[in-house]
Amino acid sequence: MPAPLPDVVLTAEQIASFHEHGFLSIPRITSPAEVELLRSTLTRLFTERAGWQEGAQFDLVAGDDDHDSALTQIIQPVNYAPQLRDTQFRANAGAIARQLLGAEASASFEHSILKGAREGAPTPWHQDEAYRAADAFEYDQISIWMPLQDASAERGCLQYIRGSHKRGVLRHRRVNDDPTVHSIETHPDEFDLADAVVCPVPAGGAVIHAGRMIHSAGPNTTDEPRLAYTLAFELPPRPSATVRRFDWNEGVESADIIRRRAWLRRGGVAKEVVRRARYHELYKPRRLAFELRRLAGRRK
Ligand SMILES: O=C(O)CCC(=O)C(=O)O
Repeated sequence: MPAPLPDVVLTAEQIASFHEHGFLSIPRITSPAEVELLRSTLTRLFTERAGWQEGAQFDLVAGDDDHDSALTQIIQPVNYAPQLRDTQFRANAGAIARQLLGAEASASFEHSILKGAREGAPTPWHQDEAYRAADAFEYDQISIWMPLQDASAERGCLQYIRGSHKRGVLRHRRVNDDPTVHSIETHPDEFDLADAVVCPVPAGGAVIHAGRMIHSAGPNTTDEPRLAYTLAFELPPRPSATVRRFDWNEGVESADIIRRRAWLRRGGVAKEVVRRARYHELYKPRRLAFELRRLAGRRK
């Protein structure tokens, strides 16, 4: 089957609003039928613990020994379910990214987060860009977050700190200052909770946010799980005058990193290279040049 064509186009007002406010909510990015397909596919991946051994599935706010897992994430779920590859969601998200960032925008990353019914933990406040490795580049990036059930405040929809996308990358720390936890959080002195805007979205709608927008999601206190799927995009990185070091990303020994390291050593490296080449379209010379530039600029 050929890949679907985009069928959502942002208006000039929506584009201006995104740049002014750092986020934008849209009522539809895919069809109800595709929402069903994505919900059942991702639910299966969580149930089967797809990617667990590879360190690609883990709890965001707890270690492996904590059995009250309440905020589970799968990194790059498309690696475990080919039916996630050619979707209407992906076609529309790519078109929106090109409208907001420019023609050179390309896919950088994707993930899915499950907040279990009645027990889904809050997602800590953070800026997506603060997860990046140390290097000498500036990034323009966006994330497109789609819930697969109606996302209300009670079910853990996203919340944003007004105006934060216009600030730099702010001070973060590991949750509870614990280097064995995956998630980071913006230091509470860096923002005021009174500036929070809650963004409910229907299933199959989306919120789009900039890489420096401080955001979080509340707990899920409802009887239904809250499943969300995010596709992230970026422009080729722009060299910056200084090496950016995010010390909260150094010396991290979270359960997923330990499992991933072991998997790479057991021969996962070859698989990872093939997956990355496909995902980042490294067979295209401009894309390859972009990744080589980034690798050359990375600092240990
Ligand atoms: O789904 C969530 O709870 C958080 C998602 C998020 O932070 C993101 O996609 O950038």
